[in-house]
Amino acid sequence: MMLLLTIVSTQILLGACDLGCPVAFVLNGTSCYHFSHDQEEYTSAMDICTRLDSYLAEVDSTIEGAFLSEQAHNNNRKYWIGLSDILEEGVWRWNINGDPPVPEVLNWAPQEPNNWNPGNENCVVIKNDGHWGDYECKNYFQYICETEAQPTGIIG
Ligand SMILES: [Ca+2]
Ligand SMILES: [Ca+2]
Ligand SMILES: [Ca+2]
Repeated sequence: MMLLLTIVSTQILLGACDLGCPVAFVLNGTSCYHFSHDQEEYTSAMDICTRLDSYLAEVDSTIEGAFLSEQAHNNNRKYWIGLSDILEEGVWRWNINGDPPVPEVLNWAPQEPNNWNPGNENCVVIKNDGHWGDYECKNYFQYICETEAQPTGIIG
C-alpha cells in the first residue's frame, strides 16, 4: 500500500511538471514561443502578441537567448523581440516589465546598437545570424511572441 501511494504521488508530481503551450506556440524550457510568419512594424507586433495573450519575447537567460538566436539563424529571418530604447535613447529596457536586460544575455552584433542614421533606431531584432541589432521601429520584420508554459494536468 505504501509503495502504491508512492507511485501515485510520484506520477502526480511528474505529471504536474508537464508543460504545454497554446496552438501555434512551441515549448522551450518553461516558455512558449510563437515565431510569426507575417511581418509587422514593432508596435503592431506588440499588439498582435498581446492579442495572443503573450508579449514580444524577453530574453532572461543565455540559454533562452541561444535558443532564440538558433531559431532566427535556422529560419534565416529577422525577428523583433521586446527590447527597445524608445523611452530613453541608449537605455535598453524590456517592454514587459521595464527592466534592463541582464548583461550576460546581451548579444549585440559588431557595431550594434548604433542608432544609425537618421538616429532613430530604437527597436531590437534578432538577426539572421543570431546577433542583435537596433532598427527603426517602423520596419517590417517577423516577430517572436512569448508566454509562460502552463501545466497540462496530472496525466502526462
Ligand atoms: Ca523569456
Ligand atoms: Ca535608439
Ligand atoms: Ca542599428
